Amino acid sequence: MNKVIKTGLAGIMATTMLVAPVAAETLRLSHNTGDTTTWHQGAERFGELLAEKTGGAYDVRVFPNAQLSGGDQMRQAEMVGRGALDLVVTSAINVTPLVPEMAVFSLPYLYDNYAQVDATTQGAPGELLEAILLEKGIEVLAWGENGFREVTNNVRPITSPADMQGLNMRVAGPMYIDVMNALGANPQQMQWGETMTALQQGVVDGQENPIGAVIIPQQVYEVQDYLTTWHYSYDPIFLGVSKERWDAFDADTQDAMRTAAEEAMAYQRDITREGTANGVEFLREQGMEVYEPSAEELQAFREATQPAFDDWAGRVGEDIVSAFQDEIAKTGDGS
Ligand code: X2X
Repeated sequence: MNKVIKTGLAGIMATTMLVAPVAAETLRLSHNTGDTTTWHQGAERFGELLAEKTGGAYDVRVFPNAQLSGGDQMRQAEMVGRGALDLVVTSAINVTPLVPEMAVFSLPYLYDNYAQVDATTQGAPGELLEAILLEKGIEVLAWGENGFREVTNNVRPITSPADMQGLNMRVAGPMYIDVMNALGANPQQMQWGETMTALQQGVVDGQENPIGAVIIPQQVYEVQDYLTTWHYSYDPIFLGVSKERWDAFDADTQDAMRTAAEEAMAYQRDITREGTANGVEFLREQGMEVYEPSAEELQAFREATQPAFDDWAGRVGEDIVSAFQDEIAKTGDGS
């Protein structure tokens, strides 16, 4: 057989192997927001990219609304850790019951801007948390964004800490209970999946979440009148895989998976920031009264939440908090 024919045959065989109906392996990905959010879009994009990069060897099925953990958004991380779920997109605050150090990202007023956020989540400080998560059986593939969390309610515009007094606030996790108490509000921890109904029925007066990732796609503006852009706490998300699963993949699959995750989360950050940038105007069009505090007004919120910062910085540990603060100081004010 001459070389040309041989090469041609090899080509045909390779093509046949690629299109042969080998069943794709299904990987289950859990997250706890609705299917309209940027979390969901990022997860879907990951599935598309992974299929593309592995010739269709993997089929990622995305399950929103914490369906796979019985509606419990905190339990997802622990399930991935013990191999009961393959993949997760979850936010730092949801992982704090399992890994208290994850609260570092969300310490009140730690960050002023996205440049500071990116220097830590995409840099060495983020790797400190990756190492701790790995000990819990979770391999972090890439960091994405929930965002700066803004406060909404149905009682009054929030312009100063005193306005928080006595408001019944739904919160996602333990650190925010302490922050809300420091502000004189009545916090109540609740699943995100139950929050819209609770707001609608007046079980709680308000909640706090990022504009681009959650408030707009989940139509929180339909059930809330007032929003204040107080930027009090940043919340990253990450795409993680069960370590047990990860260790069983060959090196090429691991490469494809990490690259797909990095690209998908970069896309997810982009669309989240875009949605946030246009968000205030959109929310006003929907009838929300939006208050944008001045630098001095933000300082008052920063001071009022300082006790919660100090308490949680202690729980996170000085080494980790300093690593974040040093990186942030190096990055500067972003101007
Ligand atoms: O529950 C929330 O508020 C949410 C959607 O932001 C998280 O999952 C932390």
